Parts: sequence; structure tokens; C-alpha cells
Amino acid sequence: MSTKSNLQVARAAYQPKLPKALQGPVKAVEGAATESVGNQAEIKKLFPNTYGMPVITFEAGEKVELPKFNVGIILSGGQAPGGHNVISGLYDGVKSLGKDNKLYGFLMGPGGLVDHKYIEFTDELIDEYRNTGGFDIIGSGRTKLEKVDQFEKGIEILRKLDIKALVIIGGDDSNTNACVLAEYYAAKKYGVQVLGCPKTIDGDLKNEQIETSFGFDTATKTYSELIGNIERDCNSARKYWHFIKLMGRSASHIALECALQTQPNICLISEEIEAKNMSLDDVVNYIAKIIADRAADGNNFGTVLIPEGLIEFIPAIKKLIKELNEVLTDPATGESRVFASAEEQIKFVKSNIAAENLKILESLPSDVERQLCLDRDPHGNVQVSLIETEKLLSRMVGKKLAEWKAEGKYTGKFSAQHHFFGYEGRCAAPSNYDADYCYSLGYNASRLIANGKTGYMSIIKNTTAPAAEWIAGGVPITMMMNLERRNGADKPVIRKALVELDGKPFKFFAAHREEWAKTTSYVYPGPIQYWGPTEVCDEPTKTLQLEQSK
Ligand code: FBP
Repeated sequence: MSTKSNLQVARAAYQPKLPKALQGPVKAVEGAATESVGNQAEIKKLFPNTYGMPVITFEAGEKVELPKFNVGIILSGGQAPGGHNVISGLYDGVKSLGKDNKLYGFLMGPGGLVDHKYIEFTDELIDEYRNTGGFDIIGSGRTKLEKVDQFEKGIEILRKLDIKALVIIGGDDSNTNACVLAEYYAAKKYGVQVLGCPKTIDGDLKNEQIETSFGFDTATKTYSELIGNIERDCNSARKYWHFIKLMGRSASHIALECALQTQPNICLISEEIEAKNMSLDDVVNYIAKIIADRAADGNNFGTVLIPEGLIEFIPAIKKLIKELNEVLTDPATGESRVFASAEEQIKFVKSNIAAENLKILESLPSDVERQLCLDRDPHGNVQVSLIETEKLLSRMVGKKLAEWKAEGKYTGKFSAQHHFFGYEGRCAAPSNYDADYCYSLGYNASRLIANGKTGYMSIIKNTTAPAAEWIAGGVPITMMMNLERRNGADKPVIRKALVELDGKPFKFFAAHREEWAKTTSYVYPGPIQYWGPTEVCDEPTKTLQLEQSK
């Protein structure tokens, strides 16, 4: 029996679109020297070999014969739809510059480079994975590539395989590390170029040069399909409030995009909650009020979207979490304190945190209180993502509504259902947008390599226009950097992009949310379409459309 669906077979034959400039030989057009987004003097000092380089744009050029070269690639961090297309684009690009050129893939993330675990890509292998979701062709991992001994282990295998350039596909942290590696190899004159590629469903790796991180388009379309299906069920049965948590770690881009696509009754935006200094009780009141208002119209149903990082953006809880992280770390070793029992740990926490934080902690439901005191990640931080915010909020809202009912302020019925969408979308088969965007990012990386660039990220711009008009090039990674405090020290990092409250996507949402709260204005986006009218199949995210609208 075949292990492929008919859709997979047909999709394998899809030829991703390329920007016009990448359809033939290119020449690199260089802009002016660049500066980092912050702490210019410090970043320049830390990156003497890769600071200040110009932004590159590719235009049609003359064919140049290049000596044979090999390239390596790494998938880093969480999965995002389109990773296989970056690899197939890079493979095709590298082969188009010389049929004997080779592409190697390091296995299971950056660890594969350090542990010398790799494969060589072949036509057969690449053809198996064209336009498919997932990162399974070589796997991914979260090993942080940031230490000199790792860089040195890396150069051993890069030399052995005669690799001229390494492409790291990752989010802000992985690209920060790619930049550090590029600088290290340049300083050591090792002759290996290092390039990055912007990936993450979270959508928080973006700036003036990077329009969007790949995977955001497909993941949000997948979640929006599911949310739309729930909304239709909700509007049919008219008896449940659906509380839907959406992945995205810190930033609320995913929740906002899904709200723009599906017009739910409520969507919380963590960045706004922080800016308005709202308490958990304020958030609960906000939701309960909308539920009560809809109940007054006879609508005891609705949908609430909740961003994964919400809890950490509530200022009072943020302060509490910060103190919990501190008191549970042993200052002598920098490691997590060890306790004989959970009860002892809770007792220690409660007697060592400030009174105002203790009050906040004890105001939370007891299971959340326990989780905050006990569960830590390998870095000793509270595991905020484990908190089932969707259940926490619905429980607190239910309590509030019961109080209002007792006071005669609310007469409706409240019954909740809970959902968490994250892994459902990270490996979905890429939309046409992501298939084209990722293939172009990979193909474009081969041109950056051919032009001898290092410390650059592959970029494709103008992506709300037809693909032929997309602009290909590269941006120096140092341009996106500033210093941030991490584990008690200032570190150069790529600035994470949170939802901008004065940006067009949020403003559009804010202008419509009252209407969406009161009336049932659901939009049912349906599944991703691969063939059909271009306005259906090639539509970029609402976020991008609004950001690029004049
Ligand atoms: P990346 O930033 O590495 O792409 O990962 C993002 C993400 O999908 C977040 O949305 C989520 O919080 C996290 O990864 C989950 O991580 P894990 O895969 O380790 O469970």
C-alpha cells in the first residue's frame, strides 16, 4: 500500500515560484553601510568582521563560472511549515551553480554539526520532500550553538566535508548564534561562510528587512481553519463558549492573525494587556462582561482566543514569576535549589517572596499556584507554557459570572469547552505562499553563498505582490541586533518583534473587536487551497496585507 495520499503525490509536482531576479544569473547590488538597531558601539566592537555590511539586492546579471563548492544546512528550533522547501530551494540553487556541488544536512539540529552527524542530499531524497510539511528530512533540535568548543568541533567536520558555507534555518536565537559563528569563523579566517534564514511560526522574527518568518502563513491558516470550524459548530449548537489557546510563546502575532481571519468574539493580545497594566482580574472581568452582554441578547455562546504567552505579560504575574525564578535559584551555584519534597519547596517559596507577590500567588487557583512553585525548565525557569491558561480563564470567568448571577446582574448560561492549537499547525503542508517563499529563501541563499557573503540572512521582500515581483537579497544579521540582559549579563541578540499596538494589524482589530464581540460575525476561512483562483490560493496573511497596505 502507498504511504502517500493522492494530494501528497500531486503536491510533490508543484513547482514553487521564484522572484524574477532569481530566475537567471544574478548580480549583487549593495546598499549603504548599515548600523545595528541599538547599542551600535558595543555591537560593532563585538562583531568587528561582520558589522556595518550593506544590505544586498539581487538583480539580473551575467553568468559567472564558479569552482565546485559544498554547502551544509541545519534546521534549528521548533518546526515551521516550509523547512523542506528551503532545503529544496537551496539544493536546486547550489546545483544550478555546478552539478558537482554538494549539499549536506546536519542531523537533529545544531547538535548534528557538533557531533558530526550528517547526510548528503541526493535528487531522490529531495524529490521525496518537495512541498511537504515538517522538518523530518534531517530533523531539528534546540541545542544552542554558542560556545567556542562547539564552533571548533563544527569546523572539523566542515573542513572534512570541504564545506564552504553553512546555512542555519532558525528563529531569533538561532540566527543570533549564526551571526556569532559567522564572526568567529571570519575572525579566525577559517574560510567558511555562515548564513541565516528566518523561521518560526511565532512571527516574531521580523523587522524592516524581514517581512515575515516562514511558517507563520501556513500555521495561522491551519489554526484559522480549525477556529472557523469551531465557530460554525458554536453558532450551530449555541450552547458553548470555546476558550482557544494558540501557540506563539511570547508574542501574540498568531492570535492576532487568527482573529483577523476568523473574527471571534474575544481575542486577548498580551502586549496590550501589559501596556494597559491589567491584572488577571481585569482580564477576567473583560471576558465576563462580553459574555454577559451577549447573554443579554440571548447568545450564550462564543469564542475566545488566548495567546500562549498571556500570563507572563500580566505585569503583576510577570513580577511574581521573576521573583520565583530568583528565589528558586541557588546564588552560590547559579543552579536550581534542591528540596526534599514538593511541600518543602512550596513552603520555602512562600516564606521567601515579597508580601505583594505572595498575595498574587495565593489569589491564583491552587493547581496554578502549585505549578508556579514547582515546575521548572532545564534553565531553572518557571514553565509558564504548561499553565493551561484557557482553563484557568474559563474557570475564573465562570466564578465571576456566578457571582454576578447571585447579584442579579447576569441571567445567562455559561458552559465552556477548551482547546490548545500549536502542534496541529507546525508541520502542516506549506501553503503556496510558504512553499514559494521558502523555496525562494533557500534558492536565494545559494546566491549569497556564490557572492561570498557571510553573517547575512537570506531575505525575500514585497511578498504581497505576485511572486515574480518579489525582491531577493540579504541583510547583515548585525543590523538587527541590540544588547539585552540575559542570565545576568548583557548579550548581543536579534530584537524580538512583539505586536505593535500602533501597527495597522492591531489597529484594524481594535477598530472592529467591539462589533465582533456583540454580534456573531464569524468568518470561516476553510482549509488551505493549493489549486484554484490566485486570490484563494496565494493570499498572504491579513497581518502582511495590512502592514503593506498604503
Ligand atoms: P521556534 O521559535 O523555535 O520556531 O519555536 C516556536 C514554538 O513553536 C512556540 O510557538 C512554542 O512555544 C514552542 O515552539 C514549543 O516548543 P517545543 O517544540 O519545544 O514544545
